[in-house]
Amino acid sequence: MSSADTHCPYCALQCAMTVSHAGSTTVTGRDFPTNRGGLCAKGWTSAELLASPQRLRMPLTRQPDGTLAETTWDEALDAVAAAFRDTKAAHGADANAIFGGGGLTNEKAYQLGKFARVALGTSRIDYNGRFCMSSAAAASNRAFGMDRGLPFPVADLDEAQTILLLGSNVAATMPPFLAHLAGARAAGGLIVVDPRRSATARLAEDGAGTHLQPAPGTDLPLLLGLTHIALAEGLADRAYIEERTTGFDALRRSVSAWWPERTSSTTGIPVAQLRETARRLAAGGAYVLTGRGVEQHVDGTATATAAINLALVLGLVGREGSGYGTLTGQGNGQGGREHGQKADQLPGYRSIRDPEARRHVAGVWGVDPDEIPDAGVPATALLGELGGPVKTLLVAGSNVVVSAPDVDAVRSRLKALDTLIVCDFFLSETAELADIVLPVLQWAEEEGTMTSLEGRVIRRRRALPGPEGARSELWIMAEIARRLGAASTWSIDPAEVFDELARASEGGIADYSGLSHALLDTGVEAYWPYRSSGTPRPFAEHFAHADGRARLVPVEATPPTPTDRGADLTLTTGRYLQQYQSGTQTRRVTELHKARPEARLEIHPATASRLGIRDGVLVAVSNERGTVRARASVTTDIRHDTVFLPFHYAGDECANRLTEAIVDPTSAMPEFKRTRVQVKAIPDATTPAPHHIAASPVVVAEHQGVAPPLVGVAGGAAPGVLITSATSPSAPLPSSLSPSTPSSSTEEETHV
Ligand SMILES: Nc1nc2c(c(=O)[nH]1)N[C@H]1C(S)=C(S)[C@@H](COP(=O)(O)OP(=O)(O)OC[C@H]3O[C@@H](n4cnc5c(=O)[nH]c(N)nc54)[C@H](O)[C@@H]3O)O[C@H]1N2
Ligand SMILES: Nc1nc2c(c(=O)[nH]1)N[C@H]1C(S)=C(S)[C@@H](COP(=O)(O)OP(=O)(O)OC[C@H]3O[C@@H](n4cnc5c(=O)[nH]c(N)nc54)[C@H](O)[C@@H]3O)O[C@H]1N2
Ligand code: SF4
Ligand SMILES: [Mo]
Repeated sequence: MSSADTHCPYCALQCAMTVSHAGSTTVTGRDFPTNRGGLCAKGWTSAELLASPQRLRMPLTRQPDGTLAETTWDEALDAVAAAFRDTKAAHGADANAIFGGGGLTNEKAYQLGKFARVALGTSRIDYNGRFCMSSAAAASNRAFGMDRGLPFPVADLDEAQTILLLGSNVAATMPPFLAHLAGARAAGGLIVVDPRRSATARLAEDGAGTHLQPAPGTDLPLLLGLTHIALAEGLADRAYIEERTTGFDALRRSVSAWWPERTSSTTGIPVAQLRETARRLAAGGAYVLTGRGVEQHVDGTATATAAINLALVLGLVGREGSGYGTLTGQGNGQGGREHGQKADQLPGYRSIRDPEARRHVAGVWGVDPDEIPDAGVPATALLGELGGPVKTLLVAGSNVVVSAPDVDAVRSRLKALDTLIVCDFFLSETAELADIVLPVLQWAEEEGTMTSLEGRVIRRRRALPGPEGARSELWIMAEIARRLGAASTWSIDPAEVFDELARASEGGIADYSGLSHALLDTGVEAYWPYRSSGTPRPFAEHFAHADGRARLVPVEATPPTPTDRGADLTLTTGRYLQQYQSGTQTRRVTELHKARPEARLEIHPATASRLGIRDGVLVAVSNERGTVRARASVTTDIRHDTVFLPFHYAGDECANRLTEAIVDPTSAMPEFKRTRVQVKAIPDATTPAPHHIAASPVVVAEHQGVAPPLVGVAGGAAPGVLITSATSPSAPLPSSLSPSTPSSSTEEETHV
């Protein structure tokens, strides 16, 4: 039997687990500060995908008849190299592009950035982190001079009196995190801001706190209004503002017009709740946390900035026992944005336009600084170039045809490419469109590092070998680089690549230069920046700007545009506990898929009755971009002017057929949370078969429809839908979280 201490493949909480392999593979939770032995249903069932019959085991290439068929690695890699070479010769280096992901290890993310710049010579690289955290990252960089999601350990939250949680549904998206909210709940201080009565909002009921339910996209006025109250009522920490910040006068002027009554009429939140919230935040032991609900907007950077400003005027940031942070999403959402996948960045979170940074990184790569291309374009713009200036695209770690905004347009652009290459372990909906598919290893089959939401660098370890035929991405990149005659060296050993990454990051904002796999294996607590040591609280004494001070940056709210068509509703989107992202992984896990087999449209009873919609009927949700079909879930948990869809499903259930490819001007993050739609009952609709995923990946025509029922075996150890604590049964879970929750339930809301 082989076993390894590693971390969950999915979200940024990076719950610790032990993976054991003896014929079959099992996972058990392991004690760690973020999860204390607990795992959510996704973590518990993660081993099922390792042995999935749907795994890709050989490279696939598109045949003249339009199907995908297995081929040898040599043939596939020769074809990839030829596509890159021909594209460059005919259209220039920037006609080759890379789309990466925040789930890749630091080593793979680093190598992908280097591969784009050195092996392809292209500026065209970006990744799905643009969809995820870029607004909060931009706001943090501007305010603090550094973007580390949480500049304090998660466990600090345990002692909080008050937590203002804006646009984050941790009860579904990071269930073991709930244990860290217990203190604030006991103090009556969990304040959840969400247009839905989400599973997390329910945790703020019954004396545990408050649910503020603003109209989607009005968080910015809300935060300006709270800051206004803080200043007007003398709640601001003047000594802290004086000592640790700059820009206060402009900030004060910028919130002066957001008096409570105006804020209330814009957001729909009663004045008394606004005042109570500001006072609680000023009363000590308070944290302000943001999630995707406030960041995935065209004004996401401004909103995250307003949250930071509020925290700064109250003196919360960089002090023990209080703080501001954003909850990173993907497993390596933090590290994935530090090592060069971003269009404008070199390793170490350095600007690609900084001559000194170029010189340093070129030195590590052994190339001339002038050979490093200029900044490229961010993800949504890059997807917009496909089939135009970009002719060949390699995707590693994203399923854009489900998760990008306006997916129907993305699909046509992908089809307009000369060559689409996808690295994945499953035939995702994006891989289904590819000309060449390269099968890669999964988390428990590879070594590497991830950087968690705390900015802590942790080890991913191999517990078992991958299937014969699948290869590591480091090997794939090395083989293509060799075929292209690329400069530099292309190690396939993750420890060696990490050492190179560490050197490349030296002196940068995200400096990993003191770290190595060997050091991490000693169990050292490694928070970046780490030269000879690291700290979980980097802002304790000073911020990362040269003068050590945080910037108060004034931001303005543009009033939401009034509805132009009476029948329109605001669609907002988000997540189910049992499905992950575009669903390519979790839709293949029997238990998870059974629990959440389809997209449900949440709609208020008053709205439903106005539109003649009953609970459980099929509805068409549409706008000028497309139509989504979903079953109505009539619930008072949502505002009457808002409807909600998850984005985990493909085909005609795909929420991103409706979202628009408009982005925040600073961060280039798309607007995923506010889209105008109309909703209609589908008359006499017959029940469609739930969306299954093809059982066999090979020989798939481009638009294969519904396939045979999902093949797969239950993962064995999958007892709890929410949290099951394997190694520390006494871990302090909120009392209402029952480990014996029946796993087939579809309504996580009912259990919290
Ligand atoms: N189960 C599960 N867990 C996940 C993931 C997953 O796909 N599935 N993905 C991981 C990733 S990558 C990420 S980024 C995180 C995301 O984690 P969260 O940020 O928690 O995710 P979301 O569900 O997208 O959005 C959170 C909440 O924002 C609310 N919201 C929508 N519009 C608005 C608005 O205008 N204002 C406010 N205040 N709230 C709004 C939604 O109703 C929703 O309840 O989760 C991670 N964990
Ligand atoms: N409407 C709407 N859309 C959204 C969001 C929303 O809230 N609403 N959220 C956005 C957010 S926050 C995010 S993060 C994105 C996520 O959306 P995607 O970028 O599509 O993320 P995943 O579904 O995780 O896709 C990852 C793909 O890469 C594969 N994969 C996983 N690990 C690896 C690896 O190590 N190597 C390789 N080569 N492949 C791997 C998986 O099998 C899967 O096919 O979606 C965004 N889209
Ligand atoms: S919360 Fe769930 S998905 Fe996230 S790391 Fe923990 S077990 Fe994995
Ligand atoms: Mo994300």
